[in-house]
Amino acid sequence: MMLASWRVLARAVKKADVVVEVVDIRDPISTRSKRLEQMAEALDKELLIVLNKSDLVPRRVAEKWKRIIEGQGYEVLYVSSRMRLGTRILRGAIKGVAGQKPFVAVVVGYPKTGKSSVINAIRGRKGAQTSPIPGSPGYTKGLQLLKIEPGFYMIDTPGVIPAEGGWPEAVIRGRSPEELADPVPPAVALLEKALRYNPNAVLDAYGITTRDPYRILEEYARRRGWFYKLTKEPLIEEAARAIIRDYHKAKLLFYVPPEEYIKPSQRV
Ligand SMILES: Nc1nc2c(ncn2[C@@H]2O[C@H](COP(=O)(O)OP(=O)(O)O)[C@@H](O)[C@H]2O)c(=O)[nH]1
Ligand SMILES: [Mg+2]
Repeated sequence: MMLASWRVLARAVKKADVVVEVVDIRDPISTRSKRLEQMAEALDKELLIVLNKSDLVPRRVAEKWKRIIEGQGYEVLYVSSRMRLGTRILRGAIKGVAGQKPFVAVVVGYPKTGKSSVINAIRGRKGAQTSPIPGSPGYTKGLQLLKIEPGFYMIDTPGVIPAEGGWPEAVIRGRSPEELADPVPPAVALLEKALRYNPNAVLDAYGITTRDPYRILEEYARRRGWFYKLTKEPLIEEAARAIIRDYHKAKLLFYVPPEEYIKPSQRV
């Protein structure tokens, strides 16, 4: 992953006409970047907020988040890049906001919100590789200019935003689970959050009935046959990594209800 830096991001935003912020609709509170939105505003760029992964929440929830964020004065769409829902409308909306060709839309957002998937969905060709325009001047290796159609260009920004967004989101999005020195505390926080918003999350994902996060990790490790060689204790670090991966893959399923936005004092 590229070194996260606001400087690299600012460079990309400056070059662009439209800023597309991709947010994970399972948790817009933690996966929206105020700092990014302020940057777009300060540089006088058109901003579109895209709530992605809408296949993972009920339609009513998607609509409600859209209305809440629109109520703050933003242009908002929800899509599922995986199911290719709303992506044609998004493509049109970007063109509409840009006004005239040629233009560049930069796709920004926290890691794993689906930025690359959204670009692929907009390009419309299933499984097509996003191929950079060779030799596009001024673009670093991490920021490639991609051609969507004549006069319509996009820039992906892999890993350039330093993850913020509160605990445990900042940690589980900031690094891959393999790189986490101690994956247990964020996995425990993630399990608590999952169970709070979906009491059946762990049962549905793994068939595990206990609701104690440490015991969930132990049980998970036991079932996979992951043990410390010496002590024969369950290897909960490995289970913790797997559970964080399962959240990104949406095997461990929950979403933060829009009502949370109205009572921010109770946020996790
Ligand atoms: N369920 C679901 N998963 C998605 C969607 N879009 C992306 N993902 C998954 O989210 C993960 C991160 O996607 P990616 O495009 O690599 O995110 P990026 O880091 O922001 O570029 C991957 O496992 C994707 O398969 C979506 O619309 N629905
Ligand atoms: Mg990506």
